[in-house]
Amino acid sequence: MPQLEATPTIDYQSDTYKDAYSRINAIVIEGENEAYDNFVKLAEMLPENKDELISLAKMERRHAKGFQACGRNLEVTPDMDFAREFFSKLHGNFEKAAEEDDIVTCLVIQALIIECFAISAYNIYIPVADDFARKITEGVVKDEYTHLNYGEEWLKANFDDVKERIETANRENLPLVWKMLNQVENDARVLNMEKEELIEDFTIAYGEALANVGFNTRETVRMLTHGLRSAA
Ligand code: PL3
Ligand code: FE2
Ligand code: FE2
Repeated sequence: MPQLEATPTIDYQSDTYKDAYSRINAIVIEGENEAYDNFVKLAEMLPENKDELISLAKMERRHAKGFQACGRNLEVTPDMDFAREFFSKLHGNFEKAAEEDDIVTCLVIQALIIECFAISAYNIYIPVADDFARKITEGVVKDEYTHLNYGEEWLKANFDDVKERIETANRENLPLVWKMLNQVENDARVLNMEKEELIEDFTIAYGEALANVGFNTRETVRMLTHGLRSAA
């Protein structure tokens, strides 16, 4: 029987690793900062859930601080301009939906798509992270399930009224995520994270989320593959 493959040791101090980390770390910090803003915005849009949404927002601020510490620990300066550009389209779509008071689209973007993106990325990162970052990321990922759950519950409770709106939001936003995965592929590989694994984990997490909200298997699969081809 073949021996279990030993995990190759990763040189967290190499220039190659630190260069890739300057972008990935920035993406995560920017993602957490925008998640904070997005939950504050959602708290304004859903005054009946204000306290809960503000407490979710505060978790995002802690996450951003945690990941900033991960960068400092490796003596990496995050490339925040790169990260703002990375999120700009998705961010623009959230802002536009918020202006139109479109709660459903805002929840799909933040609580389903972005949270599933974060959950899959963090779960793949944990086994290959340095010790400091692993502990931080393990704490963060637990919170992200709470954020995802908030979105699932709200959309499920209103499913009949919002089903079509969710499908539209999916069509407009999921292709952006597949493109973002392509953009981060090379840097993620330097961190020992494979794009195929990211896609697999994201697909599982987001598919489960759509099923929890109320979509059947055929609808879920159709929604998941939307934009996958054009991004490949
Ligand atoms: C919501 O709470 C947070 C949103 C963050 C989104 C992060 C997406 C990350 C994609 C980049 C893949 C590499 C991840 C590395 C992990 C440190
Ligand atoms: Fe977060
Ligand atoms: Fe979150």
